[in-house]
Amino acid sequence: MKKISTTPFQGQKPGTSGLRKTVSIFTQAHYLENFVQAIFDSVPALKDGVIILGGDGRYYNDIAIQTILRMAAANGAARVMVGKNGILSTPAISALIRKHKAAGGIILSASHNPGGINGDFGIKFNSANGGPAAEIITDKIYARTQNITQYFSLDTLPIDLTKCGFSNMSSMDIEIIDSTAHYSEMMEGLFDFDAISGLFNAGLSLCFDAMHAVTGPYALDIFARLGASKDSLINAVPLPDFGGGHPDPNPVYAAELFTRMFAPNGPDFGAASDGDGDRNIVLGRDIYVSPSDSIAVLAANAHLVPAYKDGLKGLARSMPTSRALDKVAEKLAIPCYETPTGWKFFGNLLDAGRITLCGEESAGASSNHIREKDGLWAVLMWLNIMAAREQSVSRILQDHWQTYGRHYYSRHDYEAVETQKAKTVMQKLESLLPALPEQIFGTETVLSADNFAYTDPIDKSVSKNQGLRVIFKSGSRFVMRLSGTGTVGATLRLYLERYEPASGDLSQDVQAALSGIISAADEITGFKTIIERSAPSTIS
Ligand code: VG1
Ligand code: CO
Repeated sequence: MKKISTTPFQGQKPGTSGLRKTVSIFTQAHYLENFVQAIFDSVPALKDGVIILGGDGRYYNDIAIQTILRMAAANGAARVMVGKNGILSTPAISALIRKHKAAGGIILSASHNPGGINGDFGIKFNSANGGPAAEIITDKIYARTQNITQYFSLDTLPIDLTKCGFSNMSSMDIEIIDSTAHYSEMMEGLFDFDAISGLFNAGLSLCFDAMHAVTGPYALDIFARLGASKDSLINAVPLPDFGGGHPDPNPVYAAELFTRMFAPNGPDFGAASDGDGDRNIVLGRDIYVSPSDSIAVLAANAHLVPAYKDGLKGLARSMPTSRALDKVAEKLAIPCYETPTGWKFFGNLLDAGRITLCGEESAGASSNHIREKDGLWAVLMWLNIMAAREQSVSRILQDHWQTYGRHYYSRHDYEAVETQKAKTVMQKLESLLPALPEQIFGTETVLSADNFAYTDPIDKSVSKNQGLRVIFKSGSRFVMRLSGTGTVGATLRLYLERYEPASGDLSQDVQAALSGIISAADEITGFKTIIERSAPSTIS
């Protein structure tokens, strides 16, 4: 065993979902090692425990895995289970932690951020419940990175990750496991695979875009089990640079899928996942399902899926996610919790059995089967519901709006904004909040305005500064917050929502329907002038 002296790096504070930095930062000597040692020092159960390890295959994944294996052995871990070729999706790791009662999991991914030598790298730590470590643990890890003086490692040859099987490093056992088998079996246990196969046998055409990220092998295995044709999958081979793309499933970065779905005679069903496989988008022929609507549709129809046939205990959504889900909860007479952005905030509610399904506007949805969002799960939910209802995506969505009304919704992202300017916008809006109620902007009158804070109903921990929201008397609202996953400057997110009752016009253009709220947000904050941008970088 080697004890290696080191000194702290500034800025190793995990954001919304782990530590994310450019590859150039991560590959500095001791950078990864310091953070990994801080995890071992902060989570004593990892010593003598089982650890699940894998990543989304991006550049540096393979090297980081060898480094972490050596450090795990030197820190006294009993066993590490690693995905073959270092590949494991975020939902697969969550499932494996739970199955093997592991002490935790280490996920190497910067999720939707671009990869490659000039892209980003990231590391997330998940706890024994399979979910992202709670803030109390990430705070501890961060504190440790700030006073670290040494880390432990071994002098040993790299482990061959290309074949499943057993080996060892010093007294630590290593098992290279099939990346997809357990995940696929879990999906078979949740859904009616025969009914979904029936859709493909009856000629339903599919286009699944894996964006050269981790979901490719999972989708290949699952759609083969379901009998979908092989050409249904595009960009299915994981590549270290995601083929030069940006593995964020939105209309801008998944343009190939959108083009196919909106082409004449396009496929009946389309979907895509992000870098680490925890997000999803769903499209029908000529129609894109807004992620907020998608969660609401899944909740409203969950009883048609074997795993949820006995009903749902409760629902939850992140604060900026549209309130379409709340309408479903109301009808089902079950609670709907509103949490801060980031999956870690759903963990306690899921563990306590308060909720069965939850989701975020950023294309994340999942259930109590694991403790992460789960891209392919959402896709299979849709297919199972389509099979049970014998209806298309478009028909299901129209029916939903006719029952619950429609929440027109969009997120405008202003990326790589100068950090100080983005902060100025937030400070300015925050200082205006108390005086906003009753003020009129265009046709909208402000009902309330606040800085969202959350008290966890289970452990009573309080998370402040989770986004600024301005709610109008019409029920419309906008929310502003700064992203916690970017690596260049600041990303300002503007979330926009307007409710149209079932009796109203349900087929408006989304941006046009939201134009009044968009101008109100600018009139109140003057943010476009402050950040010197005339239009968003991405509209989703
Ligand atoms: C974004 C999303 C958030 C999601 C997070 C991690 O965070 O908005 O909903 O939980 O990414 O997802 P932020 O702070 O940039 O808004 V993933 O798939 O990147 O692990
Ligand atoms: Co992700």
